[in-house]
Formats: sequence, C-alpha cells, structure tokens
Amino acid sequence: MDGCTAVETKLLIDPQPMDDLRIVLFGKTWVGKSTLGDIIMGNTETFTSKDLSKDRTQKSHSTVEGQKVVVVDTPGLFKSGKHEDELVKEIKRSIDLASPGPHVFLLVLRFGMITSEELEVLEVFERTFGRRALAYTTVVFTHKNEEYEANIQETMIESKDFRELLERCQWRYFAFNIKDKSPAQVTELLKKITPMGKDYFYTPEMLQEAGKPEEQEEKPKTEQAGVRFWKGLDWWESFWDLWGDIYLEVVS
Ligand SMILES: Nc1nc2c(ncn2[C@@H]2O[C@H](COP(=O)(O)OP(=O)(O)OP(=O)(O)O)[C@@H](O)[C@H]2O)c(=O)[nH]1
Ligand SMILES: [Mg+2]
Repeated sequence: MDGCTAVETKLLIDPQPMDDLRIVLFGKTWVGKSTLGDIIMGNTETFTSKDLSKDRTQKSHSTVEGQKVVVVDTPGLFKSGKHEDELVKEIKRSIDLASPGPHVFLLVLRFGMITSEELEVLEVFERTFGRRALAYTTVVFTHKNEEYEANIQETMIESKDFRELLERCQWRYFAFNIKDKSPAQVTELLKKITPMGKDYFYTPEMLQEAGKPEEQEEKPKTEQAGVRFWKGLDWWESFWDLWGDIYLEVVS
C-alpha cells in the first residue's frame, strides 16, 4: 500500500462507520457558501438567515438520509473593509466548531470566473489551514447552469489558473446547482466527500503547524491525498477516459 500513512492503511483495511460528517465551508464573499450550507442541511434558512452575522463563523447540524452532518459556515474573503488577519482568525474558529476536526473543507467557487483571484483564495486557504488541508478539500462550483458541461471542457483547456487550482485539490470537484432542490444532489455530494473512516479528518494540531517554516518547505506528498484519493480512483479513471487526451494535448 505504497504512499499511504499507517492510519490511512488501517482505514483502507478496516473502514469505520461515520458518527457525524463534519464540513467546513470556505471561499470568497457572495459565492454561495451559506446557500450551499443551507441546502446541505435540508433546504433550511439557517446560514442565510438575516439575523445571523455574516462576519462570524457559524455552526449548525442536521441529519441527511440517516447521516448526521455538521456544517460550519465561514465569513467570505475579500469583502471590502475587512482586514485579512481578523478574518482569518475568525475563520480558524471553524476547526474548534467542527471539533474534533473537519472531515472535509468545501472550497466554494463560482463557476465560470476562475481568475488569479480564485487562485488567491486558494493561497489564503493554504496560509490559514496549511498545505496539509488540501488533502481534505473538495472544490464546489456554484452557479452551475445548463451550459456547465460544455463550459467546463472549454474552461479547462483555456484557463491555466483553473487547471492549477483543480490540480492542487487533486481534481476533487463537484458542481452544485442551487435550483435543484432534490435531495439526490446533496446525497451525491455527501457520497463524494465522505471519507473512508471517521478518524480521517483535519486536526487542530495540523492548524498549529500551518504556516510554520517546516510546513512551507514540505513538498506536496502523494500520500497526503489520503484515503479519499484511493477511494476516488474509479471516479478518476472515468474522468481520465473523458478528459485525458485533451489534458495531454494542453500540457504537451
Ligand atoms: N443563480 C445562482 N445564485 C446563487 C447560487 N449560489 C448562491 N446564489 C445567490 O448568491 C447570493 C449570495 O449567496 P450567499 O450564500 O449568501 O453567499 P456567501 O458566499 O455565503 O456570501 P458571504 O456570506 O457574504 O461570504 C444569494 O443571493 C444567493 O441566492 C447559484 O449557484 N446560482
Ligand atoms: Mg455567507
């Protein structure tokens, strides 16, 4: 089982049932984090409630098809008038709120607007939670529309930033259509982001390490992709069948 840490190897052999699935939402302001959080929780208006401060990290929980889900919504990046240090401090509270630590970060991006600013979102994410957090991250594109399937191919070919962003998240992504209120879409998303075992999560210790020189010097390791990478191999194969030739053409 080359490339797996001891705990990951144990999880592959001995998958454990999840008590709760803990999710942290992260992204630029106004991309749809709170809306996504509410839909995951079963079409509530928890995070989009007018009474909630948009500048605070908020937690809520729900049960989706028998699975307890904890969602932590964070304030949006790049809001005018907000100092990054203060914001990052507030966002870091998400790790305590998702105690003992989130199984997954959803990096929420608005599809179709992948520019250097979106890469900057990823930079802030890495500065906040450290490079190791990428192994627990799935990109969620909001604003999915009918043209999405055609657009994604075009965007992938044309936008180096887009490819770089997805590469750094090990090509884990999901396009979410907020107009589709059926539970099937949420079930599909949860299936994609659920790790193999309840003990595979980002920890407060990793947060402590984030930004330290050792972490910055650390090269990305294949094992950091973790259990979800291995679990996602079947997905990867079908993805590669579809896009592999195009990708090779672009990089060659
Ligand atoms: N058409 C469309 N509108 C969306 C989508 N997602 C969110 N919106 C709308 O975009 C606006 C912002 O959504 P929010 O969920 O409040 O965004 P946010 O990222 O939580 O914003 P901040 O809390 O300010 O960082 C709302 O008017 C949503 O209804 C989407 O996928 N498609
Ligand atoms: Mg919000």
